[in-house]
Amino acid sequence: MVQKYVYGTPFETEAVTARIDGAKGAPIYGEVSLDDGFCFICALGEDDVVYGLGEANRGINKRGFCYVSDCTDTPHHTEDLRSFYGAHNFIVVSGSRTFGLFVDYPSKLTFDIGFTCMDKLSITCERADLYLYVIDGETPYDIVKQFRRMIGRSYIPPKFAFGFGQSRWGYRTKEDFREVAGGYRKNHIPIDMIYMDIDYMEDYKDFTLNEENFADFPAFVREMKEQQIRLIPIIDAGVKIEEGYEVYEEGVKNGYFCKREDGSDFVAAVWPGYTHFPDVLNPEARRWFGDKYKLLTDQGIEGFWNDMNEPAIFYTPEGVKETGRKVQEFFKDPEGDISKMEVDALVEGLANNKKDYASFYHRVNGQRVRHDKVHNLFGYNMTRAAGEAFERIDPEKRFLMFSRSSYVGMHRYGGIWMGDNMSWWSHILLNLRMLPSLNMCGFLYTGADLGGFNADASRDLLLRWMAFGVFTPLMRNHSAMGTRDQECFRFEHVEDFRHIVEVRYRLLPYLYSEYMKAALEDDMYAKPLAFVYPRDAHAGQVEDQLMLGDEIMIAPVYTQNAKGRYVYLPEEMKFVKFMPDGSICQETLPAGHHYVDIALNEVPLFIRKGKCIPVTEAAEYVEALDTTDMEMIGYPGSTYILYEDDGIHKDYDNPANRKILKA
Ligand code: MIG
Repeated sequence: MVQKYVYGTPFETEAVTARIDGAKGAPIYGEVSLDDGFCFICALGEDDVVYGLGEANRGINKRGFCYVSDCTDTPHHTEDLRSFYGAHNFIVVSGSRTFGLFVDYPSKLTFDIGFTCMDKLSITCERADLYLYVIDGETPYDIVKQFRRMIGRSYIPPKFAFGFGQSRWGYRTKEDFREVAGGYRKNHIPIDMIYMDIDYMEDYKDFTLNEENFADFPAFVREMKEQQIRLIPIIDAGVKIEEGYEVYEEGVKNGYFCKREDGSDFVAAVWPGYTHFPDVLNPEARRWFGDKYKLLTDQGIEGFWNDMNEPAIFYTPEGVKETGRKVQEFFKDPEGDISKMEVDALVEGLANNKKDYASFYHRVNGQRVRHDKVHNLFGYNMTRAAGEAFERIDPEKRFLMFSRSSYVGMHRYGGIWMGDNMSWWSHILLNLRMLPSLNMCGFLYTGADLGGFNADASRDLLLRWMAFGVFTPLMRNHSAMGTRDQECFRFEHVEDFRHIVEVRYRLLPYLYSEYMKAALEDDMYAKPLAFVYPRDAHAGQVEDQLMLGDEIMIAPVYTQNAKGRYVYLPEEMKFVKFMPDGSICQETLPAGHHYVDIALNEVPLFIRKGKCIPVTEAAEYVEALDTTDMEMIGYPGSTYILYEDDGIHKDYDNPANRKILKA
C-alpha cells in the first residue's frame, strides 16, 4: 500500500513510473514540518533497523549516521563521508513500526538516522517541493518489492557483461590493449571485456578517437572481438570547447548546452580543459547527446561507462578569477589578511563548488531550471540519454551501460559502479554492504573496482576481493593511473587468479539466472540475511554476509592475513568450496556460528537447506559456456529453475527461458 504526498511544486524527476494518486492528510509515521524547508521527523524504537539509501556509506543497517544525497565526485571513501556519487532517497524503517519512505526530491537532501539524536530519524531539505511516498508492508522485504514495482523494471545488460572485465586508467594505444588481452588469453584467465578509459579519446573529446593510436578503429574492435573481447569505452559528461569539433559545434548551434544566467553557455573545466555540459534534462538535447553514442556503436562498440556526471567540475573561469585575486593577495603579503590555510581551502574549493552549481541552468519544458535545484538528476539523465538512444539504434538488442552518478529512475537505463575506492581491506566490506542497499533502490547491475582504484593493491587483497567479486553482477578489476599494475596476470602464481575467475564463469549460468529473475520480478539479487530470515534476531545483525539469489549465501574473507573467517548460518547449509584443482568440496554445517577455513585461492559459498545450484565447466569467455547437462551441487533431490536466454535480445517472457533442473 503506497501513499503519495505532494508538497509545493515538485520537479518531475520521473523516478516513479507507476501511477499513484495523491493521498489526503498527512503521513501517519512522522511529523512533517514546512516551516523551514521540508522536514520529516519520526521516533526510532530502540531496536528499529533502517535499510536503504543505495550507494551510501557504512552499514547495511543505516542507523547511527547522517547521509546526504548530493551527487559528488569524491575520491576518498572514508568512514566519515556523507555523500557519494548517487542519490537514492529510499529507506525502510523496520521494527516497532515497519514502513518505507521515498523522497522524490532532486537536490540536496539529508537523512539523519539516529545520528544527532539516537532515537530520531529526520529527513530535511531546503525547499518543500517534493513527493513523499510512504509504503506500508508486512516486512522490509515486502516494502522493497512494492517500491521496486513503483519505479519500473531494472536495467538488463547483455550476458557478456556478466563475464570478467579488465580496466585501467592509462591504457593508451592498441598495443596497451593487446598486451592486456594477450596477458589474459595466454594465461587462460577468462575475460570478456577490456575497458577504455579517457586516454583513447583525442584530447578527451567525447565520441572521438585518438587517430594516431586508433587508426581504423572498427578493425581494432573486430580484432578484439575475434579474441572474444569487447572494448567498453568511457564517456565523460563535459564536451570540450574546440572550434571544428562537431559535438561542440552542434551543441552550441542548437542551444543544447547548459546556460549561464545571461544565456551564454556555461563553462566548466574537466579533463578536456574547458567544456560545456550537455543539457540532458532537456529532452531534445538528451536525444541529441544520446544519438552521439551511435558514432561508436557504428564502429562495433556494444557497451559504455559514463563518468564525471555528478557533474564533476575541476574549476570554472569565474571561480579561478575570484580565487586568483585572493591567492595573489596572499603571495603579495603572506602575513596579511589571508592565511595559507585559507589559500589551501580556496584552491581546494575550486572543484565541485556550490556556487558554480548554482550558476547554470537547464531548459525543461520551456522552463529554465537552476542546476543546483536538480543537481542529482544529471548522471541519471546522461545515462538515460544513452539508454533511450540504444532503443533507437537497435531496439532488439541489449547494450552494456553503467554510470558513476545516478538517481532512482536511472536504474531502468543502466547500472552503476561504485566509483573511486581504494586498495583497502575495508573497502571490500563497503562494496558488500552497498550491494543489497543498491538492489533495494533498483540498481542490480553493479560492482566496485576490484582490487581498489586508488593506492597499490597487494596480491592477497586482490585475490580476496575478486573471490567476492565472483558474485557481483559487474565484475571488473580497475585501477588508477600511477598505481601498481593490477591486472591478474601481473602477480605471482597466476593460476590462483585463473581459478577465481574460472569459478565466476562456472557459476555464471546460476548468477545470470538469479540476476534475470530479480530484474524480471522486481526482486533483489543480493539481500541482507534479515530479509530471508526475518525472525532470526542474529541474522538481522549480520553485516558481512549476503543472501544471493534464492539458493546461496556468501561470506567472503575481507581481512588481511586471515586464513578463514567466522560465519553465521541461520539454518543448516552446505558449505561449498571451489578448490584450486577444480574440485568442489561440500560439507553440511548445522545452523549457528562456525569458523571456516578459506585459503587465498579458494572461493566459498553456502547453499541453503533443500536447495541446489548448477555449476558448469569453466570457459574463457561467456559465449563458450556450455549449459547443457550441468553438474548440480547442493541438496540431493532438490530442484532449481534455471532462467536462460540468448543474452543478446529481449525475449524475456518466453516460457522456454525457464527450465527445471534436478539435483
Ligand atoms: O577524475 O577517467 O571514477 O574510474 O578511471 C578521474 C579517469 C576521472 C574517474 C573514474 C575512474 C576513471 C577516472 N575518472
